[in-house]
Amino acid sequence: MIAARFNQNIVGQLVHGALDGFTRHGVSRDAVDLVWAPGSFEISLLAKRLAESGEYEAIICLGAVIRGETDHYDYVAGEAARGVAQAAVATGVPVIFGILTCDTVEQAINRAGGKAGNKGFDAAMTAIEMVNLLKQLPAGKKLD
Ligand code: INI
Repeated sequence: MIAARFNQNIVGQLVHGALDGFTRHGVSRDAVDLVWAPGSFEISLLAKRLAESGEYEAIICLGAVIRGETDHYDYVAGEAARGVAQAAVATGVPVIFGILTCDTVEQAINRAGGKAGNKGFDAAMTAIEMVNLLKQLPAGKKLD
């Protein structure tokens, strides 16, 4: 699991949600490592590194990108999404996009254990589903 320190109050709730999801579905706490990234922009490089290590069945990426007054949001959110998808496709390891992209802090709070559920919990469910799904599919082959 990779979590961004930026907006840590919100991301901390996503981390709790993800760990709760894993525990409820039989994944022991010992089986989960947590790495903190400075911000969501840095998550994809760490995700690629961890996925390449061969030590993890899935990587969950948790962060909260909240729109400010400038277009910085668009770059951080866009690159985070692109990098997470690329890390998964490049390595064949499920890399789950649990990074909130919200217009307001209220929207983010609602999705981090508030009215709209906990997207960290949802990310854990997606990771489990993808790991099980990939086990049922034929192994990928490299085409020359
Ligand atoms: N990082 C976030 O995770 N969320 C944000 O909302 C955010 N904003 O708004 O700036 C943010 N910025 C930091 C960024 O992820 C990088 O750490 C920084 O740009 C250094 O590369």
